[in-house]
Amino acid sequence: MRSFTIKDYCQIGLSLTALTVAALINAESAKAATFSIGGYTWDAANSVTTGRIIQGREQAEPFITPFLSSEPEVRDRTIGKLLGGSTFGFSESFALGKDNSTLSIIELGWGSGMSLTNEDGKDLVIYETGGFGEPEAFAVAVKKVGASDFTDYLYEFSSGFYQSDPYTTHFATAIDLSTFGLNLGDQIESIRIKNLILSDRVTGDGQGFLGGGNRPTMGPTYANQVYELGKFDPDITFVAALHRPNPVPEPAATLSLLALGAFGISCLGKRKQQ
Ligand SMILES: [Ca+2]
Ligand SMILES: [Ca+2]
Repeated sequence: MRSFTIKDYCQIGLSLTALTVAALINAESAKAATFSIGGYTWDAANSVTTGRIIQGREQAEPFITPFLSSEPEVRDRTIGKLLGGSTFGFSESFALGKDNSTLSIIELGWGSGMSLTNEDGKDLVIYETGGFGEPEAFAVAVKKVGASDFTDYLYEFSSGFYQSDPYTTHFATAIDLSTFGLNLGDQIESIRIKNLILSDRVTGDGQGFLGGGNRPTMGPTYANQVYELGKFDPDITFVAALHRPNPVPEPAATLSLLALGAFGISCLGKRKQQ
């Protein structure tokens, strides 16, 4: 058996470079389904993939909604689908709460070991479905990777909407993880969404963390009206990250491949010099 020469190692490095590049190209092609909905652009591959009901299973339920129903990459990841909905060929929303005072809580994520990093600006967008001009009230909490508990719940105004048909509006609420006190580069592993109830109050002027002294309002787009009775059962439809979720920690295997790839490229440089 002959021993490996520098040339052999270069060949291996170059082959692995090719493999690494192929893997990166594959990862890019998996990111092809991009949508601009209600003022936010995201890739369907970055939407949440897992969901479970934490509280209020009795009244919470999936139902059909027209949110991008013809797009399987979106349809199969709508929140109703993640929480048990099985109506073939349709997107499904998930109704939380019921009667202004009953609470439902759901938990969503990107699968075991996956996390979303707090980058500059907004990090994720949540779509809630209803009639034109009629958003409903919900709040969001996040769990930082390695933390033992979730943050406090935050209520924010919706900031855009998308009309699927004349009867169906999807309200977009975009969240910046920095609002929860996270630093840039911090990562979250899951989020929780719950309906507001009539007695909830917020820390800010119409929006903020729950537990304050002010009534939540619908925000300036809706003349800062408070939510009417019957608007405390939001219909959560889709949750997309605005950048790509990552494994945590970065798998050692990928790093080794990249290192070998770099070695292969340095061999290329050496060959050219010869
Ligand atoms: Ca609604
Ligand atoms: Ca951010």
